Amino acid sequence: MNMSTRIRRRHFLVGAGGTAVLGASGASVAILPAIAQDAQGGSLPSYADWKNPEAMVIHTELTLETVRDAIGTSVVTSNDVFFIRNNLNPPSEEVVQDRDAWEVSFEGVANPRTMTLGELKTLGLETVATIIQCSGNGRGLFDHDASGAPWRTGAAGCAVWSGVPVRAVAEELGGSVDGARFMTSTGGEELPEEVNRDEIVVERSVPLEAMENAILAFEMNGAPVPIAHGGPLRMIVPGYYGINNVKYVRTVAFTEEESTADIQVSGYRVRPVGESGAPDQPSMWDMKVKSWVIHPLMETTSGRVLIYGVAFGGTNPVERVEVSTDGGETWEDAEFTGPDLGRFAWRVFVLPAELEPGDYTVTSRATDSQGNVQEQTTEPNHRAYDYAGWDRLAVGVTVV
Ligand SMILES: Nc1nc2c(c(=O)[nH]1)N[C@H]1C(S)=C(S)[C@@H](COP(=O)(O)O)O[C@H]1N2
Ligand SMILES: [Mo]
Repeated sequence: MNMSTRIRRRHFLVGAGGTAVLGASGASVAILPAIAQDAQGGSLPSYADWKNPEAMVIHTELTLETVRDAIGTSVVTSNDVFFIRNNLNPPSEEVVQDRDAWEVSFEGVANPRTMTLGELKTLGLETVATIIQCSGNGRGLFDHDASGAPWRTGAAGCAVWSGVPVRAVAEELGGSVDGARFMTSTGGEELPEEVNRDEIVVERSVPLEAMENAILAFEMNGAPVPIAHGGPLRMIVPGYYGINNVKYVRTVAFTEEESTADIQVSGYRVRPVGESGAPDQPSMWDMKVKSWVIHPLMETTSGRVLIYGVAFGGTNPVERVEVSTDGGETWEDAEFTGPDLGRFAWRVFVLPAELEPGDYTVTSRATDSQGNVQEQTTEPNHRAYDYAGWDRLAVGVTVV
């Protein structure tokens, strides 16, 4: 692939949208034909040619989705199936030739300066398991046409990241300036000269409190962060939507105001369909409580069936998951399985069920530690962000 800076706006629609059927509760439940979402979208782009092609739906060269059940059941999503979302072409391989030479500028601190990754590594080390989930994950489940990839469940993955705590860096540099209310991170992609910077730069501000848990990550699941996922260095803001986890981070600034980048001002804002994005609308910061089933999908054999999936609460621990096999009419508590990697990670849940031959609508509903319950449906919003409704996250399963 030609790595010169260039923006791709091709969006291949892969697989048909969900078919609406009436669940037992009378709720409109969408059946997801999981097979239709197989990786038939094209060949892997060169910067991601090490991905497992069987596990990826290639929407475009810059948007690769994980097939619903390819996230597996061992909590951590392996790098070779982890989804990719890039707004711009990633930097060239050269940036990972000498990772420790990568430079980051710190602004909005008492003693602003640029540090190399090698220097940063002397300041502290922290590991956090967190989910990266694109704001548009589930876009393909809405009825309205919104621009962007029609992701279903696969624009999300859970990884263990290690790196340098941002608070340790801020401390080293004399602390953030008085009046700072946001932490603003800028991506290191090369920008085309003819375009206004604000229109294209990946720059995101998050509330300053998010700094407490944020790390500058150089490792992902035990390997140096691949370029596809933001290497050599990526900002990780645990519990926050994907866009806030800025890859190839070049600048970290503690600012009084939010960034003036379009991505901050008007992008990633939740508003009614037809409305333009504006700074007074909610920004895609911390994530909503959400869960979905990854097994069974499509068809299974009658008798004892293990129903399982993943659940998370954004910045809150997930506390409970219920499973329904009748489209939300009745629910049963599932159990968590596997290690608890902390409140920012997802948990795998499982419920053994005895299923007779027939058609079932299988779905799950999570509750977080604050009592927030996963919503039944998600109201349409202009950019079709974060479908979290258990109605259309349901799967239609034929038991034979
Ligand atoms: N520098 C930079 N950071 C970025 C992006 C980008 O295009 N450039 N995309 C963001 C978006 S929209 C998402 S959903 C996540 C995707 O992370 P992943 O590709 O590692 O899964 O990265 C975010 N960080
Ligand atoms: Mo995203």
